[in-house]
Amino acid sequence: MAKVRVDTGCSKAEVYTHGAHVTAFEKTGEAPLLFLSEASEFHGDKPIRGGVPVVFPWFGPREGMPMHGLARLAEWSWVGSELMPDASVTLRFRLPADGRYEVDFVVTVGAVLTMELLVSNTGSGEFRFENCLHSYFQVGDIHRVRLIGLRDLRYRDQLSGEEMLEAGEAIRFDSEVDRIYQDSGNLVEIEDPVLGRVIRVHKSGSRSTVVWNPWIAKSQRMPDFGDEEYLRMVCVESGNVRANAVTLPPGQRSSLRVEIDSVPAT
Ligand code: TA6
Repeated sequence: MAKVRVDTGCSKAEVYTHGAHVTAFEKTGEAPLLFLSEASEFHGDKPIRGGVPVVFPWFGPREGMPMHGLARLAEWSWVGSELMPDASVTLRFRLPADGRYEVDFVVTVGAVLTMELLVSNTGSGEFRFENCLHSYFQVGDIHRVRLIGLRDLRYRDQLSGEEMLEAGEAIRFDSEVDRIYQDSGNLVEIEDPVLGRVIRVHKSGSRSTVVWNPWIAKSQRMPDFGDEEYLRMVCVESGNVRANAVTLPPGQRSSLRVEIDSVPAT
């Protein structure tokens, strides 16, 4: 499968044209920021397990259709790249045209990783869709991780179907977690004392944050995911899902933008 490799001197990244799928991002001298399963498949009819799956035009299951939409299974075109004045590199990928919408995914690799999903409504009527950059982050030990930035938000617990309120300052993990936080803010921090860093997920154009760790039983049921890999990853996903879905008038364009960086843990 075709991929683009970028080495800016201060960071490296890889993006497959299959799904416009960012599979790697790391800063020189630091552990990778993105997690990629060692058991991932790389076939046209499967999503790559890890990195940043592009979820569009729906999130989750849909009767008779692929989980998490069509974009992550599509063969995108690499339509351009640019060396920026700050020595970062911008790559642009385009989803095959659909008549109702045009979709570009713009990845900028530099001191930070920036990804922007641009959806234009090229049809004659309103276009309603869900989108999500389903980012898998690498952590040292999930038992020691704390997520900060979701306090006081309502969320749907995907395991129980219940609507809940996040009362805690930090989210910690001791079992499977699968939550869709609605109307979320623009910054979530992943505190990782084992790797001695805080991963910062800044976003704009996104009102939903999804948090997922499959834990033990689900990991064992996933053929493209190692039984122990849940220990070294957490998904913090930025998008607009369920009640936060986007309704785009004809001729308008939506932007979902995520910036990923890390700072040393204090
Ligand atoms: O991350 C939220 C979620 O919807 C989980 O329920 C889990 O299914 C995950 O996405 C991965 O989905 P996938 O289709 O990539 O196995």
